[in-house]
Amino acid sequence: MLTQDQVQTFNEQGYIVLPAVADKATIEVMREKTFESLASREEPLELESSVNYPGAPESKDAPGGNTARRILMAYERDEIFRKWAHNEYIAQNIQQLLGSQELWLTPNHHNTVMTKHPKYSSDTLWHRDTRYWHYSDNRLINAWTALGPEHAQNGGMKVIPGSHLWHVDDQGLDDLQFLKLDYEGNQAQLAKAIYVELNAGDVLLFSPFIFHAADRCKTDEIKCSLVFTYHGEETVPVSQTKSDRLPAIRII
Ligand SMILES: O=C(O)CCC(=O)C(=O)O
Repeated sequence: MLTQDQVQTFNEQGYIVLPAVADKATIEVMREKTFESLASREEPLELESSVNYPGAPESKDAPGGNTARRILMAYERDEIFRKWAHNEYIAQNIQQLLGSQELWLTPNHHNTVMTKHPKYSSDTLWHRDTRYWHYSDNRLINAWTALGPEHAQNGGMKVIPGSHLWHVDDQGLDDLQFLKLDYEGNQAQLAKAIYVELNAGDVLLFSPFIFHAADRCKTDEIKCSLVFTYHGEETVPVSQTKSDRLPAIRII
């Protein structure tokens, strides 16, 4: 169980880190499966060249145009990822934070191994995950498991603590709902941004409403992170939206 302090931190800051949840052997198997998927190019993959983010190859035919950004459908892809999605410790902590009776995983959002490759990765600008999500309420939590160290140099996660509670002006967002970096009304929030440094096996729990971002990878090694999204029984996807494409999976 999380302490009251941890629950309060999550509620106020929009994230907490659970240190050393995955052991070395589990991380190794998850990394092996990740690299196997990268080598075999088993679909579905999201390519860097398809997102158009700063730093991404311009097209599939450009150098690095085939670089995978996300290995999609992680839950369906392999037993090791499925098992991790059901990890009891993580699930119970999320259930406690949500205050729900049940816990469900959506296969429709994240459900991915995020990979950041040297040379051909991109910058993800400041956003809320919920920009394209459709639910009855905002009580969802992402579990981001570091499959290796994550820090400023290799494209580790940046967050604006407390920004899940911030009301952003409509004019503060661009057409893709990324925070405008030159908008005066965003400056106080942007000044609070921090890197969340993670060790392999740490789990970052965060509200998909928190503004977060990540730079491209500037090291020689691929960074990998396994990400799943959970919600309780009262949070339901709006029908006929992307959030409702595949049925939720019961975890607790
Ligand atoms: O690793 C990154 O570039 C950030 C990923 C992210 O925030 C997302 O996919 O929502």
